[in-house]
Amino acid sequence: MTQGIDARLEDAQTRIASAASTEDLRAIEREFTGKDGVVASMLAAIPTLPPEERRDAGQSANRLKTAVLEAVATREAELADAALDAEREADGFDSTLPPPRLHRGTLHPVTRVTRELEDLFTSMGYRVLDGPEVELDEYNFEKLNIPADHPARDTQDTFYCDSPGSKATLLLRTHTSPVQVRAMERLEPPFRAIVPGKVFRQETTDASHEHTFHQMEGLVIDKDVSVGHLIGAMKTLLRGIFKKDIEVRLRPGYFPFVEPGFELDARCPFCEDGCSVCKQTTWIELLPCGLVHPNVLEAGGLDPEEWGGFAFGLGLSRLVMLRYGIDDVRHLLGGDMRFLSQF
Ligand code: FA5
Repeated sequence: MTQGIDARLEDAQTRIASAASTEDLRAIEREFTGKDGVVASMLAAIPTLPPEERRDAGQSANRLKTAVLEAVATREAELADAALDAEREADGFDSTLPPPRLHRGTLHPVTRVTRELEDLFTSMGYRVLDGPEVELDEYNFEKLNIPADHPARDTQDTFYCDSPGSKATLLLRTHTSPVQVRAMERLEPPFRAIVPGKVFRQETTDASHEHTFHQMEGLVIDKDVSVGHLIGAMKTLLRGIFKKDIEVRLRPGYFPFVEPGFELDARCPFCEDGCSVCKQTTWIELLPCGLVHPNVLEAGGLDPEEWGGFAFGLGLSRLVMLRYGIDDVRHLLGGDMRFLSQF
């Protein structure tokens, strides 16, 4: 039996080694290891053998099967290599060509500037906070000293959400300022925080107004905070953004949640005596800010006799436009790859 097996195996190996295609290989494999193949008939014959020969016969059949399958796998790999070599040698194949270029994405300009500002402020001990974009009226307006009938609401109309069965009014937040109160409620004073994020307004859109845009709130709560601290922080912010010292001026500005409130203008970083960016005035309106109103401190659970603070609301979208010379705010969230791939 063993001699017969050796001869069969030798025969199989010779035929396998000279097989010219995978189809030929499959045929030989079937002939030996298939349902009615050589190995199957050897196994089927075992019960007819004398008991002392059965074990050897079983082992021989398995040895034949394993050896045939191994030889088939080896030859199959040889044929695949040969096919690849033939393809490489054929006309039109140039092994020196570079592989297809991977398309690399880039960061959105708003993300870039946000990350730069986060680095700058965290290096000054600020923490970065987040807040809900779908906000309660209570936080967006009421706790910021803007009650239901206050005219300041007219300047920040927004999208209201139905909240059936609930007395609370839900809306898309019009500014990042609601996080001021949320932060006071949660953090132990003193603390400093910035809140970059998306905000929404019911606006007629034009080159400088979008219904969806980005702001970055800043809030410092501490004892004995003065307008001097506020100006110092704003100058550091502008130096970080424009990489040089920028002259600033304060004009009175009205926001119900700060007292006193200011509009901080920056000397135009792009010109000496007027350009299109500063509308020929040499000043750019950049940063509404002020000292936190006592009513807002109280709404956040802080005693205004003990704690004070300053806050600012940077128009992040407008700052990104200034930084990169973008002339229309609508480009920022327009999703046009021709615009985005420039960054
Ligand atoms: C506010 O939103 C206040 N929450 C800012 C603030 C915070 C004041 C803390 C005091 C203390 P205002 O409505 O002016 O303020 O908006 C702030 C900035 O957002 C503007 O200076 C402007 O740069 C930007 N902005 C306002 N409306 C739009 C708009 N529709 N599209 C793009 N940017 C806008």
